[in-house]
Amino acid sequence: MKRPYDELMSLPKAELHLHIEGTLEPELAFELAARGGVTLPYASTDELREAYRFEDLQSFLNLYYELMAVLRTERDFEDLANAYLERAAAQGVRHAEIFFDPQAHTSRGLELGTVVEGLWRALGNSEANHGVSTRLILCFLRDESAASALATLEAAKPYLDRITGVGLDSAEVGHPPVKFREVYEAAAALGLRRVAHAGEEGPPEYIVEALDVLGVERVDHGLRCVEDPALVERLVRDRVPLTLCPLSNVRLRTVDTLADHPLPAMLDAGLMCTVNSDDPAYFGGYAGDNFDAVRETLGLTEDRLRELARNSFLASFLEDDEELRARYLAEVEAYTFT
Ligand code: ES4
Ligand code: ZN
Repeated sequence: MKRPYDELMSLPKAELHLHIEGTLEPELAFELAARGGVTLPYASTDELREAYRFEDLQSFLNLYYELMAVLRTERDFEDLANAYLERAAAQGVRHAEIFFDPQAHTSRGLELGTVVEGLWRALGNSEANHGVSTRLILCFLRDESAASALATLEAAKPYLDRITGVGLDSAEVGHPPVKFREVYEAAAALGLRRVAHAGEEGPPEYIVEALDVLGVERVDHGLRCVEDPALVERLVRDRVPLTLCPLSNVRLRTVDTLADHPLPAMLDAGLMCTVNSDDPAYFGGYAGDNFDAVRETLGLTEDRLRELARNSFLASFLEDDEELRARYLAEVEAYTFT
């Protein structure tokens, strides 16, 4: 008999909320630093892990941006993505829609092409090498200006065959979705899919705005929708997928403890929830680990776990390959919990 943990690792799932820069494990950070001649202000991987004791989104982001200094070449981005894809595959991820933060790299003097082509070296071969299909989502940093987001979209035009959609991330409060109306309109005109972080630390109004002003098709996090019954009703009616990240919410203190996470109530309310890992190197687990944590602590039934896996593929941007989506969905239905 499989142990419950192993069982969830083989449940087929899609990862829809994953920042590739957030998959940088301390060991790889030191390896890349040594290779690139970058000095990190930490003496060892243990000391770096110690620094992973953030208290909120901003203190996490400070470390997240600091460590990006080790990413400098196409090969660095390729190695980062391959390390992630290997881990994801081992946790039952069959399809991954991967965020990246161009401005966090171009502001350090890197070319956007270095980032996209480096990631693509891994993503373009991922089905063959890891058995994981992929999509790439370009995120704008919401604490940067709207003009910077527009310039980023402009710079991305040569790479649009590699990019499926746009997203919005980084420090949420004080940077409402409406700030990015123009760049989302431009992205839509280019045929890009649209998502945005909303309702992680920000209020439910930001979720409404992301839907109404930015036209997003999925809401990343969306946790705070539970504070607004009319919004919940709308999200249920329109089957808007929410990409929840339970272990992230605990580490960033969006919820007090995992036992307090509203996921079970959200599923009971009929919301289209998915479970994802956000920044797994920092938050204590990859996709399967998040599934395992919610099963263990929130007592989700097998039906609910299967629903979460099904939702992940239904909410995927696989409209250009419905055959593949159907194959994944059939795998979910055929999966037997032992
Ligand atoms: C992020 Cl957890 C989270 N929230 C907002 N922006 C982010 N970028 C990377 N991780
Ligand atoms: Zn995120």
